[in-house]
Parts: sequence; structure tokens; C-alpha cells
Amino acid sequence: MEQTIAAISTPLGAGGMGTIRISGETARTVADRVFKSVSGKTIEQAKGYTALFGHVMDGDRVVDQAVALVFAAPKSYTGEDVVELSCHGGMAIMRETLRLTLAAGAKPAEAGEFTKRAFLNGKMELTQAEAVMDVIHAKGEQAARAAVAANQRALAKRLIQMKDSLVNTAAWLAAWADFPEEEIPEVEPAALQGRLSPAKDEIARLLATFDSGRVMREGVETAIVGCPNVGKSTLMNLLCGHESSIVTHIAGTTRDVVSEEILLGDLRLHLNDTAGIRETDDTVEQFGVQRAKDRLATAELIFAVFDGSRALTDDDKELLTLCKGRKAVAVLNKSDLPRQTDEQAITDAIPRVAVLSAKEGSGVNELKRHVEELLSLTDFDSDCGMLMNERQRDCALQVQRCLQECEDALQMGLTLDAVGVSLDGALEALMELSGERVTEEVANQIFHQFCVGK
Ligand SMILES: Nc1nc2c(ncn2[C@@H]2O[C@H](COP(=O)(O)OP(=O)(O)OP(=O)(O)O)[C@@H](O)[C@H]2O)c(=O)[nH]1
Ligand SMILES: [Mg+2]
Repeated sequence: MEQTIAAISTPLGAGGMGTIRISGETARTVADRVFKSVSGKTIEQAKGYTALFGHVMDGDRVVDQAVALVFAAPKSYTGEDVVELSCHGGMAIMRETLRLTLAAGAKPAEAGEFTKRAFLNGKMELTQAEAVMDVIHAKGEQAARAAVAANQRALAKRLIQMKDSLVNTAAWLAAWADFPEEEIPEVEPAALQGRLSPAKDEIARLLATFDSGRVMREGVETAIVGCPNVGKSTLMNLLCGHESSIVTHIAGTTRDVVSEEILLGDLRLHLNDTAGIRETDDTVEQFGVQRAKDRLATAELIFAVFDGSRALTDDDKELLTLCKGRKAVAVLNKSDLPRQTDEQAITDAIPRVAVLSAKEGSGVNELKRHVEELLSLTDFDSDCGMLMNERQRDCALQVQRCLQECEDALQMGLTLDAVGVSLDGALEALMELSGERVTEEVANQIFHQFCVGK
């Protein structure tokens, strides 16, 4: 028998109501030891889906008013008996109530243990459990929505469809190979290929969701680079909404990398404002320039800033060369002043140009649009079900490899047995992806990333 567990399941530090969740076979008994209802009814006597009003008690002493919500197994979050004690007395009271609950026989829940039990009791698909975790960690509206969509089984649905089709094919193959005396239609390689191709296409589409999913969840490492005085720090401050970087008219103001996390629309960017890149004899500035170049080299997204009110310098041109072929938006700044720059020279290297005035705060929408297009987020549909983490991606890659092997075997004219082996491999990886076949080690690793209380 799994021991009864308890934890504070509302965020630490948040005010107002707070909830202690107790789950396990003895959840009701434990709760009765710390809670007395006004009506005199015990939690043991209460039906599932009912609430009792009363008090959390430490012996005869009233600790706080509370509502006890009772969920009877298996109709609860974890699939076990669950009691939720909602108090309104802030963190100190919550801690005290938890302490009393533990003294009454529950053990402290490990991180993710409630959700792990829900998974083990068949209340949740693994991908759904992972989505719960993503919702907890997601920042930014779209990230949260995308995670919830996965929670709503969009991914699970996709996986089930793919599995059904592969199981069908595997069964056909097996029946034909194992029961030659029966009247089973012969398996033609071409027909087999015809069945495998859609699965292969679908797994490729699914894998493509990973990158946009990751961008939504984790944000994008972005470097603001350019020559001195073009307005990098002004842009940084505009985007993050406060005076993060020092701005002066003196070239070479920014020395170190200044980092901020911002939301551009729904998208999270880790912005790094850097020193203006130029040849210099100043030792400190040299270090700054080197750091700027390092950020430029490793950034996933580059905002290359140019001063639109003057002609391109040699340093500007060198920067353009460095940005060729990278995910970059050229920011033609100072649009409030008369334009002097040869825009064609810029677009030759960086096709996306956003004309803006960082000082006046105009043109940010154009920048945003370029970023979204560049990261192909414009037709990103968060309800389609997408791969959310490395574990899922690894599994999907394995499915893809196995399907490729099937195809190779068919093309080389190998026996259908050989095709069958690879097909089984694909199915196995698919089931690991959906969580139908998951080793305990993997499960532990996944659930450990949860916050306690979930
Ligand atoms: N007219 C105008 N001036 C701007 C604009 N953006 C920045 N400036 C001015 O340009 C000068 C340099 O701005 P910064 O943001 O410090 O430039 P930087 O690229 O960070 O410069 P370094 O840190 O020295 O590399 C300041 O005087 C700003 O006020 C703009 O859009 N229009
Ligand atoms: Mg600066």
C-alpha cells in the first residue's frame, strides 16, 4: 500500500486561501484527526465530492477556519482518496496545518508525487502529466496555452491515431507471416510502403513542432549588437520598459553585457545588450567588444542595429558579414532623423529590416512581426498537440529512425520479417513516447521535476 501523503498545494507566499492536499488510503482518517466540522459529521462519513465547513484543530485549540473537500477513490486527482483542507490564514497557518497533518500519520509528498500517483493510477497520460508541469513552469500567455492544449490530450490524440495505424499494419504483417495457411491477402511491398508513408510524414510534422514548442516554453537567447552609438541600449530600454542600460551620446558607453528577460507579444526573449563593436585601444572596451562578439556568435536571434541617419561604416559592413545566414533582424534606428543609409546594402545580408526609432518608441510592431515570422510562429497553432520536451523528442526520433529502417528494408527487398522487426521498434518507441510503456526510472525522472504539492 502506498503511504498517505500530504503537502501544501498552493504556491508558497501567495496570499488569501491556501490548500493542504492529502492523498492515500488513510487520507480521511488523517484529515479527521486535524479537522472538526461544525455539523459534527466526520470526513470518514462524508461522500465523495462533498464539502464540510469547520476548523483545523490542534487538540482542543482552534488553528483556523477551514473547508474540507472530500474526493473518494477513484474519482480524484490522484485516483486515491483525497481530502483538501482550504484555510485562509496565510503561510504560517498553512505550515502549522501541514505539520499537524504529518503528525496525524501522513508523510510529506515528494516533488510531483501527486501527479505521479495520478499517472500510475491511470488518471493521466504521461504527456498530460508533463503538460501539468509545463503549465506550472510556463511564463507568457501562449506558452501556458500551448501547455494546456497538450494537457487537453491533443498530443495524446495524435499519438493514438499514429499508433492505431501502425498496430494495424503490424498485425496485418504478422497475420500474413504467421498463418500462411489462412486466406490472408498477400502483403505487397508497395501496399506496405503506402501504409508506412503517412506515419512517417506525421512523425516528421510532430518533430517540427518541437522547435516552436521549445521557443514558446523557454524563450529565445537574443543579442543586440551593432557599432557604438547606434542606439542598442536605447532599444534595450524600450523593449524592457525601464532604464536597464546606460544611454549616453558618448560612443563606447556600454561595456559589459546587460541582460533582461522580456515579452515581445507572447514570445519570451532573453535580451542581451552588448558593447558597440569597433577597433579600440581601450583595454576595458576591448573586453566588452570581445563579449559582444561572443554573444553574437552564440545567439539564437540577433538584433543588428544600424544608425539610419548616417552612411554605413566599415564596422557596420563587417557586422553585416557576420550576420549573413543567421536568424537576424536588422534594426534601422533613428528613423526620426533624415535617412542616410543605403538600405539595399543591409537587405543583401539581412533580408529583414525593421525601421524604427528607439528613442521615440515607434516601429516596434514591425520588429515583432519580423521576429515572429523568423521563428515561424505566425501560423503556430498551440492546439495541435506538440512535442514538449527532450524526452518526447528522443522517442519521436527513435520512431522516425525505425520507420526509415522499414522503408530501407522494403527498398532493399529484404524479407517482410525484417520489416516487421523495425515496425515493432517504431511501435515500442511510440508507446514510450505516449507513456504506455515507460520504465520506472524515466517516470521518476519526469515527476521529480514537479513542485511539491502537485
Ligand atoms: N534621434 C535619435 N537618437 C537616438 C535614437 N536611439 C538612440 N539615440 C541616441 O543615440 C545615442 C546613443 O544611444 P545608445 O543607446 O547609448 O547607443 P549604444 O548603441 O548603446 O551605444 P554604445 O553603448 O556606446 O555602443 C544617445 O544619445 C541616444 O539618445 C533614436 O531612435 N533617434
Ligand atoms: Mg549601449
